[in-house]
Amino acid sequence: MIPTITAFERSPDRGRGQARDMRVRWALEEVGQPYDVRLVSFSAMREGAHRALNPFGQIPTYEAGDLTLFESGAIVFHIAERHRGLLPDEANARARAITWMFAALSTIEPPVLEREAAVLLERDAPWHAERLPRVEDRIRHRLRALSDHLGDADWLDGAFSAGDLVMVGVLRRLITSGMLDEFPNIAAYVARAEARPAFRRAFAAQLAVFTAASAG
Ligand code: GTB
Repeated sequence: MIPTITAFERSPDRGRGQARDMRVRWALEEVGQPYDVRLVSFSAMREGAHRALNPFGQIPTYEAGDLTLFESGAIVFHIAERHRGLLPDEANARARAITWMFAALSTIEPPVLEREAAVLLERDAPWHAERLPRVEDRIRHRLRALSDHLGDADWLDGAFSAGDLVMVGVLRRLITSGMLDEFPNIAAYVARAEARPAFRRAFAAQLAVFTAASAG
């Protein structure tokens, strides 16, 4: 069965891998599962048909047969459980890979999102100049610990896993901040993940949505 995911019809980053359907596309590419994409406009995302898929009216969603999912982390986890290639077979290694998925979403992503809100929504606030460095220091605190854990390893725990996929999906949101370059092993880790053929196919597919729309 070919799953259908949803993605932005028009993405603010013009399809350069920041919207969260990228994580789902990447996971599907890693396991070799073909998929269909339904593009949704910002207004359609607020309407009943889409909110029946995701109560919060967001992308991505995932539909396969009688199963509908939302939350990119849950979707990646589902794909990783149903196919070989993104989670180790050995029980403890599998549990650790899942732990890294949670670490990405609940320990690293929150301060990253806080920074995005500060940059995009709070620039005019009188306290912005004072707040932003504090938020960035909270991110650095997490990146330093991640860098210490990663050391010279290629991936977070043995072979590449869904934990790395979700972690890199989160870290890529810092690309324009320059903060990744402060931690050369993390910057190399992200580059290593971006060089994976599955990442490149997913990135190209998301970008093609925008380039096709521009050409049309
Ligand atoms: N926790 C949910 C998940 O992981 O799936 C969060 C989903 C989410 O934030 N979806 C966003 C959305 O639908 C798109 S990814 N937003 C519309 C809305 O809430 O009304 C966030 C995103 C979008 C675009 C960029 N960009 O262009 O740079 C970056 C991040």
